This record gives sequence, structure tokens and C-alpha cells, in this order.
Amino acid sequence: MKGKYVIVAGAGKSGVAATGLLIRNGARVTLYDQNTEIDKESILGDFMGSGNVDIALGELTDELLEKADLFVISPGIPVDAPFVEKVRKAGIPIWGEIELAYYFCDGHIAAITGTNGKTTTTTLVGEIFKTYTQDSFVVGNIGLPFTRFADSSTDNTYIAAEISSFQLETIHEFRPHVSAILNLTPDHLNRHYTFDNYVDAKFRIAENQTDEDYIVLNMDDPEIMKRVDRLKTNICYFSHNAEVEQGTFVRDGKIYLRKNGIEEYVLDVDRIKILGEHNLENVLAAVCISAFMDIPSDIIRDVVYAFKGVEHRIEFVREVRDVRYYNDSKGTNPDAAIKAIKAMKSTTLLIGGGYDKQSDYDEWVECFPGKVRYLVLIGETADKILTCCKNHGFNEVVKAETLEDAVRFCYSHARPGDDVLLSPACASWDMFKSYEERGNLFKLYVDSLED
Ligand code: UMA
Repeated sequence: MKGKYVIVAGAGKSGVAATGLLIRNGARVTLYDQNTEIDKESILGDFMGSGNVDIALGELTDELLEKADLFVISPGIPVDAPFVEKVRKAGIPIWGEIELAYYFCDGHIAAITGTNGKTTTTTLVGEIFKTYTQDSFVVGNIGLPFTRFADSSTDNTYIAAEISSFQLETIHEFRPHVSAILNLTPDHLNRHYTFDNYVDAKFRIAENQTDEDYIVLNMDDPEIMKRVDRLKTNICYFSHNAEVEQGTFVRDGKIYLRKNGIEEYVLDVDRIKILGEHNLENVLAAVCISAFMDIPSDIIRDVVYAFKGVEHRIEFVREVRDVRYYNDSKGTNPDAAIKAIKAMKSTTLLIGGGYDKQSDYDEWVECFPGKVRYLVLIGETADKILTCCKNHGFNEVVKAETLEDAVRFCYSHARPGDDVLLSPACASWDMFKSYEERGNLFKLYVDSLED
């Protein structure tokens, strides 16, 4: 990269970290963003006056493109955006931030994708790596850009990377030693248009893997099983229904590992702290991934037993007047939100709705009767979900102007013993910067309720 001129598109977390990595390694960078309101000074401040970075906002000019050797794209930018088409036509290579990180990375990579459970599984694998060696990182879609750490990795570094479908659209040589696809249900259809396109992007996680590598797959997921023929690498499975030949499974309340013909007991299911069947799948996946990264089973066992889950994912917030409040702001699609409802042990007052990703809400609404006392809707999708509820004969629905109003409604309508759950089944971007902001505000409002 020394002396190269690179345009980095998107001045968010991903673009800023990619710019940092590029200038540390001798490139010159223009950080480009379509949003003209961005505070240039504060971003340039991140680079402490390095003369090798400037910022361009608004339209991407031909003049910028003329000198560019490489175009690095942030995951939130659609690969078919008109300005990206212009770059493609100009013949400039387009790399995603993950590809750029991989170019500089010397470590052992476990890369995890899937519609749901990515963050929990990646966090757990990261904790296992950290216990095995101090020289480890957790990176990717989880919120810590891979490029921030890639060039400080060595042959001994272990990396747990959460990788989204957006990030996989722009890889070229990215090759993890162990990859994983946890599950597949429709998501991000506004960006990928069809489920098949979305699934194709997910399977790209294995496209450069060889017979020296492994992919860990969920044997209980029919959409994954339909497509295994396309894989060129070694396949390991995890399953809670059946025993697998290579991978992890449950027998008599215990998780076992089969690796290269040898079966080994790993841990007891009833000592896992994270709730719900979906979390058992996440643990099975994390054990399998770690085992095929050659981490000893006693380390895996101790870390799984100690693991309490991740923020914003069915996170217990507080009990007020005998009502328990849970924050599942990361439930950004119907499938994740169904899992959260199923994990609740009592009648639930549910807060849902948000940014419209063109999801289908039928299955989500179908699991309300008998479980959900009220659905309180916020955001852009409120009317669409309301209509869906009416079509399914579920009438206990109200709309709230703000998240704070929604929390207040639940507070005044919950009965002792109920659960209150924020699990929107939608992204946050209509009312909030991120699902983290939405979840943090929820916790703030819940904390302010009078006991
Ligand atoms: N921008 C444009 N043109 C566009 C779109 C965006 O110029 O057409 C600019 C925006 O003005 C903004 C910047 O791009 O300044 C934002 O870039 P970004 O959307 O890629 O956001 P980052 O802050 O870089 O965060 C990204 C991921 N965001 C998305 O994929 C939307 C983060 O995943 C990830 O944690 C971060 O990189 C670090 O790698 C978030 C996410 O919502 C959590 N992911 C989706 C999900 O989990 O469902 C895939």
C-alpha cells in the first residue's frame, strides 16, 4: 500500500478504521462520504493532523477517481449505488473493509456469519480465544472494525470475526481457517432484493477456503442443508437434534465433540447460563468453532460455564413492581424477535417496530396469542405491523409516539409476574443511530421507573 492513493467510502466506524490502517502503512487516503453534514474537523482530528488524509463530501468527482489505485467501501453502502457503479466502470478495484483487513492480517481467523446469533457466538468464541491466549481480538460487524487491529496481528494471534452479508459482498481473497454459518432466514431484503442473493452472500464466507480449512454449519437448518454441495472445504456440523459425524451435538443433556473420528465429552447443558434454545445452538456452534481452531476442551468448558451473554440480546435490565424488563434491541428481524418471545417465561408486553427492511411479519405475529399481553408499536413500520396484527385477529395493539411513551405504557399496564420486552423485529435507523442507542435509551427509561 506504500505510496498508493486510496479512496475510502463511508466516514463511519468502518471507514475511519480503514483509513487509519492505510495511513499507518504508507498510503494516501481520501475519506469520502455522501453526507455533506459530516463534521470534517472531528474526523480529521482522529488522524492527529496526518498530512496523508483528506475528506471529500457530497458528489464523488471524476477528478478524485482519476488518481485512485483502490476504492475501499464501508458495509452500509450498497454495492449497486450509482457512485459505486461509476468506480467499477473506471476499472478501480473495490475492496470491502474485511478484504483490506485480511490483506494485512497474519493471525488465525474464525469468521462467523448467519442471520441470528452472530454476536453472541462471536463474543463467546472471542472469550474462549482470550482465555487461551492474550494475543486475540474480537472484530467485525460486532462494532469493532477488523482494520483497527489487523496490522498488529502475528502468526500467534487468534481472531474471532463477526461477518455480515454486507461485508461478504466485497471480499476477494478473504480466507478464514474456520468459518461458520449459524442459520439462514430472510433479512436485509431491501439491500439484497431476494433471499437467494442474501444466502449467496453468506456462503461467500467459504469461497476461498480449501481442504486445509473448515466450515461449521447448523445441521438443523434446512436452508443451509439445501446448499452444502457447493462447498469445497471440510464440513463440520452442530445439531441439537441428531448426532453428527464431525462436530458438536447433544446427548442426554451433555454436549459432545466428534473430531477426526474421536468422540469427547465437552460440557453439561444445564450449566449454560444464557437462556433459550437458540442460545444452545450458539453454544454448540462456538464449541465446534473453537475445537476446530484447536482450543483445548477444558478451556472451552470453563468459558462457556462463565458466559453471561451480550448486551442488547435478551439482556435482563431490572425488576420493577414484580415485572421483569428485558432489552433485546438487537432483535432487528422477525426471526430474532420470535426467539426472544419464546425465551420469555411469562406473559409479555412487547415493544416492537422501527425501520422498514421489507420484512414479512406474519410468523412473528403468529406467536403472539397466549404469550403477548400487548404489542406497543413505534417507528416507521408501526402501521404495517398493525395491519398484519389485524389480519391475524390479534387486537391487543397500541401505537406510541416515542420509545419512552412505549415504556410508560408497559409500566402502567403490566401485571405482577409479567415480562416487558423490547424486541422490535426491525432495525433502528428510523428513530435512532443504532440498535445500541435504542437499547441504551430503553435501559435509561426503565431505570427511571418508580418502584
Ligand atoms: N454512507 C454513504 N452512502 C451510502 C450509505 C452510507 O455515504 O449509500 C455513509 C454514511 O453517510 C455514513 C457512513 O457511510 O457516514 C456509514 O457507514 P456504514 O453504514 O458502513 O456504518 P459504519 O459505522 O462504518 O458501521 C459498519 C457496519 N454498519 C452496517 O453494516 C450498516 C456496522 O454494523 C459494523 O459494526 C461496523 O461497520 C464495524 O465493522 C452494524 C449493522 O447494523 C452493527 N450491521 C448490520 C446488521 O448487523 O444487521 C449488517
